[in-house]
Amino acid sequence: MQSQSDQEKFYITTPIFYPNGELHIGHTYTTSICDFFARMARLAGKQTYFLTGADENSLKIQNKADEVGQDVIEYLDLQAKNVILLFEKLDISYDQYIRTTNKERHHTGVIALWNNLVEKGDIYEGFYEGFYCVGCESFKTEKDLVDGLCPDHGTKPDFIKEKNYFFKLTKYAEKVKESLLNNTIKIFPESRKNEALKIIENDLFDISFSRPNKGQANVIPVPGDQTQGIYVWGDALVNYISALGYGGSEGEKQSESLYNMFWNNDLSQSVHVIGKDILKFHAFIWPAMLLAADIPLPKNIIVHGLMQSGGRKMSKTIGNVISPVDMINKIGVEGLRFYFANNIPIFDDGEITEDLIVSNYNGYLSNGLGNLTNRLIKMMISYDVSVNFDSIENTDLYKRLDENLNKTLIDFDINSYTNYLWKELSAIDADIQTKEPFKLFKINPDEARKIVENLLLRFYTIILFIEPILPKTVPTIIKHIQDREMPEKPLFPKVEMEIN
Ligand code: ME8
Repeated sequence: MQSQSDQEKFYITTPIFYPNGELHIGHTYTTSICDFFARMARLAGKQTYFLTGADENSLKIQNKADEVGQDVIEYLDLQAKNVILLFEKLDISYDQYIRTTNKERHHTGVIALWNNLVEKGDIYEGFYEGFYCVGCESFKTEKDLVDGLCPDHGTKPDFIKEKNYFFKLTKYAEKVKESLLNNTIKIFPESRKNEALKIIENDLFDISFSRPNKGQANVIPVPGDQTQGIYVWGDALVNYISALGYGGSEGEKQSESLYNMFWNNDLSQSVHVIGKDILKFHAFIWPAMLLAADIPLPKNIIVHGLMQSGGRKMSKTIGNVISPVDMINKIGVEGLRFYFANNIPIFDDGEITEDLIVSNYNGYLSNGLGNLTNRLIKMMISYDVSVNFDSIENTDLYKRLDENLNKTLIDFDINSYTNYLWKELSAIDADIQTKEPFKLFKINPDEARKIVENLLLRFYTIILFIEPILPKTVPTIIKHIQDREMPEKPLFPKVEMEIN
């Protein structure tokens, strides 16, 4: 038996999202992708830890709480509750939901890292004069703006002049570049690695790492200087290790082993999943902070595209925002999860419209997996076919699918993974058509049973590998097969397309 210490480790994280509104379909996409990989890693026998959470120490959250007239901490508690409910609905199998207002766990980690940077001589006092976009929570130069506006938010950034502490980012630029070039940090896809290298070349200046502390409840004061608060990104990025116990307070010591198991361990695969909008922070600033503090680097960064609707960026003004809850009400959680895995190109900008989601759901799930399940279980019962699934792991098909699973945990191409499985399902459909066990049964029942038994074995094997994508439906199908019972109602009821 494998002991815990030699079991391969897999650590996966989502960005921690700003809870200044309801999470939209883009946030649920990133989180679902992480969930697919976390479940796949568990299926592959890896010891897995899946982290998600909320980026709460941000100015725009204070602004939002003021706008709705609520105390910021009360506001954040309510938001966290709502997000956790949404993640439960989506079957997100996370191990920890980190909140950056958590003093024992997160603040201590951030302060430990800050002190580490100070000891290395990498934090110095300076004066910042320039732009700041609260929407991005990011300092901007003239060349980042389009017609004087932030291209992402369409707003005029604030012009600020203030005392700040700076982090010596430039000191680590060459080392970060090297770690990208020699794949110490692997960036997926390759084109984003080139983009990251360009960012490093173009943004070669030290970064302001604190802002004046106006005494908000959601800010971490700079150690030794309460007049300054740690810059939200300098705080937020640390969540990936503070959640594992890095720099933890006494009460948090028990979780230090998580840090040694999943981060400070050459044999652990650490994976950050992010959207392309926050590449600079993850591929430049975060590695520089870690290098400065002598902390191991993340091993993989998956950079996905941003979803558009009707060929345009989703925006409330255009009126093309898709709500995950509306979609779940229409096609169910599994319908949405399947669309993410199958139809949104992971390394590109994807298109999401209600029509596309519904037509894919009807095609692949309702007519595809749903119908096939019914046909096979029906034949199993009517022809009295018995199947022994005990030695399924020795079949060629199982080995092939297992290989595909392990390959995907290296190249992270979830679209090809899903495609591969649905091709195998289609092959079963095609075999039913050509071998016609329903006709054969009338003349040679034994032969027909053998065919159905083989089809069922293949089907059962395939759905074991579909479980990471459809974690509710697969156990239901398995139960129906084992109990030899037809589903009472369709697994994926057909959804009518709305005619506009
Ligand atoms: O940036 N399509 O939080 P955030 C796909 N708090 N994914 C999308 C998307 C879209 N249209 N829009 C957003 C932050 N996302 C920081 C992160 S991490 C230490 C701190 C997803 O709430 C995508 O993953 O603005 C993107 O990177 C993230 O949401 C930004 O979330």
